[in-house]
Order: sequence, then C-alpha cells, then structure tokens
Amino acid sequence: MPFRSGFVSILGRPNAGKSTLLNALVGEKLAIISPKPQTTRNRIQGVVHVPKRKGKDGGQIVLIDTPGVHKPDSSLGRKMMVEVREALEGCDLVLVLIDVTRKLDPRDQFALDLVRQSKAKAFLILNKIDLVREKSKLLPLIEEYRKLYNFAELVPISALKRKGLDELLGEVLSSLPAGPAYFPEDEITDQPARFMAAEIIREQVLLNTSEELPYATTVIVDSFEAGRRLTRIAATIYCEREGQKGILVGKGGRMLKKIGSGARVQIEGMLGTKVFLELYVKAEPGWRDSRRFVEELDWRRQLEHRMLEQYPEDAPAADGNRKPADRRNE
Ligand SMILES: Nc1nc2c(ncn2[C@@H]2O[C@H](COP(=O)(O)OP(=O)(O)OP(=O)(O)O)[C@@H](O)[C@H]2O)c(=O)[nH]1
Ligand SMILES: [Mg+2]
Repeated sequence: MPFRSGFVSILGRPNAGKSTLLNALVGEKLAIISPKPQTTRNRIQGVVHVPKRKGKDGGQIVLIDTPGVHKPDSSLGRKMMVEVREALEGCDLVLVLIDVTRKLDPRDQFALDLVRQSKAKAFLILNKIDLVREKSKLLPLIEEYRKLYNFAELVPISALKRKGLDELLGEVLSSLPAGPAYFPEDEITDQPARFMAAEIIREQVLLNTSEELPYATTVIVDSFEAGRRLTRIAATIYCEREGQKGILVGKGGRMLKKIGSGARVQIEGMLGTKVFLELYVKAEPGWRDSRRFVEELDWRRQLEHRMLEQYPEDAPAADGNRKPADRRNE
C-alpha cells in the first residue's frame, strides 16, 4: 500500500462551513468560526496525519482553508481573494464546500470559475446536511451543480456534527498520489501562535459585536513574550471610527473586558500556559482600503519583517531590484 499525500484546498462561499470542516478534520481549532460571513481572511494550513489501517492506505493530507469567495470591494477583500487564488495554485484536489440550505447563486459560479482555472480535480462537498430532514430534497441542487462542473466525487457531510468525515477522508486520501510526508507528525499548522492569538481575539470581537463592526475590525499582536508558565501578550484591536471604538471598549470598559477574558481562556488552552493579555483599541479610519495596512496584517509578511529586524544583513538592497536568486548565490 503506498503512502499518499497532497495539498487539498477547501473553497466555497462565505459561511459555508469551511473553517468548521478544517478544524473537524485536523481535530484542533486552527481557524476561527462565526455565524457571520467573511470570518476567515487568510489561507490556513492544517495537516491531517492518517495512520495506515487494515487494508487502507495511510498518508498525509495538507488542507488549506480559504476566505469565502466573494466579489471584493476593498483592499481587504482583494487581498482575501488573492489568498484564495494562492491556495488553489498547484493543489492536488479542491473541496468545493456548499451549504445545502442555500440556493445556488452567482457567487457559486464565481467559485466554480476559479476551480476551472486551477484545473485541479474537485469534489463537491454538501455541508450542513444535519439541517435537512428529507435528503431527497437535495437531489435538484446536486443536479444543478453537476451541470456546472464535472466533480470527481460527491460527499454529504455535517462539519458541525462530524458526520460523514471518515468517508470524506477516505475519498480524499485515495484520490491523492503516492508521495512523502511533507510535515512531521507533530506539526499540524504553519501559523505562528502569535497570529493564532490575534485571530482568537478577533473571534471574540466577531461573536460579541454586530452590524458593521465585525467587518471593520482587525487585531494585531504588538508583543508576545512566551515563558514556561506565563505568556505576556499585548494586542491592539483596530476599528475604523471613534464611535466603533466606544462600542468595543463599552461602558466602564466592560466590552473590552469580556472580549479579553473570552480570548484569554482560549489562548491559555492553545498555549498550555497562563496568559496575561493586555488589549488596546485604536481607530484607523479607512484601514480596509489601505493596501499598505492590509498587507501588514499578513502574518507571513510580519514574520519576514521580524526576521529582517533580527538579521538586517538579509534585507534587500535599496534599489529593490535584487531577486531571491541573487541572495542564494551569495
Ligand atoms: N448546522 C450546521 N452548521 C454548520 C455546519 N458547518 C458549519 N456550520 C456553521 O456555519 C457557520 C459558518 O461556519 P464557518 O466554518 O465559519 O464558515 P466558513 O465557510 O469558514 O466562513 P468564512 O470564513 O466566512 O468564509 C458557523 O455558525 C458554523 O457553526 C454544519 O455542518 N451544520
Ligand atoms: Mg472560515
């Protein structure tokens, strides 16, 4: 039996349950979840190590959760769609996840166009089947999707109730090529703990606020000092207007306290240490439309900057024309 491995992107409209599926398959909370659309803003990698079982292949599935496919109207939205495209580049399989309680609409067409462009093999994953009593009611919807794309498999699941996930893993694994383990067994994500902490704080903002606020906020961890027993974290929640700042802080600081204590408990669970969390709120008008600000939110870029602060000799020349290949030869 070969060991199988490959990269599998999860694609679909906002709120379909992509992040819920990623977390359920990996068995850890790697992505934040909320009932509000456009929760995920960057691609999130999660590795599933599948042990070899009687008569069945073992392998490694590298899942990539993506932001919900939508027509962007801001720098943030455009960056989210770049993240989707990057996740599709060179992946072995795409899981097109749909919420079966919703009708097909132009956004699904848009998602399918992206799959067509990527030329990857695709499965249609029918999520939230726990909400449908009569499964036969799904047939017309399945037909509509089948007309739009030649899906290799069709798998009904409930990511929330963890139904159909073993079947899904089996189908995914057997469609992947024989290959090596790309990551060691104890590695389930490439996200730094610092960024996951920022996301956990943002999740508390999403869960505790409404209307425009969830979309107008972002979180940056300013400092992260990991100790054996205690981790000290300072983070800033950015919003767009002074009025929003008032809501985030709340009467007598109550809202900020609620967000902070909800996040602290979760970060403690993730890190296995006590956490001292300091939160600040700042208004940064129009940040969603600032390309520079949005780029700075990218943890891969933040990591690069911190590396360059530590090793300034690696910084590119001032003319900016040096390619990475030039550096490799030095
Ligand atoms: N009933 C039911 N709800 C689900 C299921 N899967 C996800 N949900 C709910 O759907 C909502 C959205 O879930 P997410 O996992 O955040 O969806 P997403 O596709 O990642 O959304 P974006 O990141 O905004 O694109 C949450 O309230 C989930 O609890 C499911 O199988 N059944
Ligand atoms: Mg998500």
